[in-house]
Amino acid sequence: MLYPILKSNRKMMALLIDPDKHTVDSLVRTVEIADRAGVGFILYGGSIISNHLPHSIETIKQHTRKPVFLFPGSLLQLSYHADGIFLLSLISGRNPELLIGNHVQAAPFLKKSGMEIIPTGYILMGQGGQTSVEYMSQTMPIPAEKTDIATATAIAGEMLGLKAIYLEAGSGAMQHVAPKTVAVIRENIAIPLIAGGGIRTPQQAETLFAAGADVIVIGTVAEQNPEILLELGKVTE
Ligand code: 1GP
Repeated sequence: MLYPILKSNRKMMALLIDPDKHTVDSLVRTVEIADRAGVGFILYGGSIISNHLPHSIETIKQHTRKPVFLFPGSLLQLSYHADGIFLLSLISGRNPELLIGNHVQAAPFLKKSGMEIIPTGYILMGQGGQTSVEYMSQTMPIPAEKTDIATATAIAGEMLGLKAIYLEAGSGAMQHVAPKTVAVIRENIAIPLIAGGGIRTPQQAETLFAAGADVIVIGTVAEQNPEILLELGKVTE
């Protein structure tokens, strides 16, 4: 089970794998490096997956014993092969399909799969410039400087029974989420806090951990240079 580890106050790095960005060779290499770097778990998903590498989750699992969790951009990305799923509710948005509609469609499949389910409040923070998730979800992010709105949203998510909060700047964001926002949310909720989007350096990771993030998610920078995971991994040692 991943959730008890998330709750244990251990600082963790997670690797996001978007299979569209990989060949089989680069996937294997990245996963092997992530394993050596000590990632806590692997997230699997993307805004659109067109080049669903055949058996890519199985391939990942052949090269690491770290848990692989779905981080689905859409219902098309569900798979029995994962260990679990971050079942995301896009609580910064007001698109009913992403608050409950897709969940209703996915629920029977997920129940039958027996996989671990971590209900997660997904909060999209604006960082200037439109991100894929913003366009694809047809929702507006919370403006970067509106820490009060982001905090109220995270508190509401916890009150509704969600088990984690994912603070998202958007994949490839120029600027990661503001440490101040992470810090204020951390003071106000007890559930695990995950931060992702635009994190590229060990210094940035350290800043977000110091602000109170339990998990930082690394995607784009590891597609460009998987070795960076070894540097980033030192922050959690
Ligand atoms: C995206 O938060 C993740 O959902 C990772 O973002 O690709 O910018 O690392 P990056």
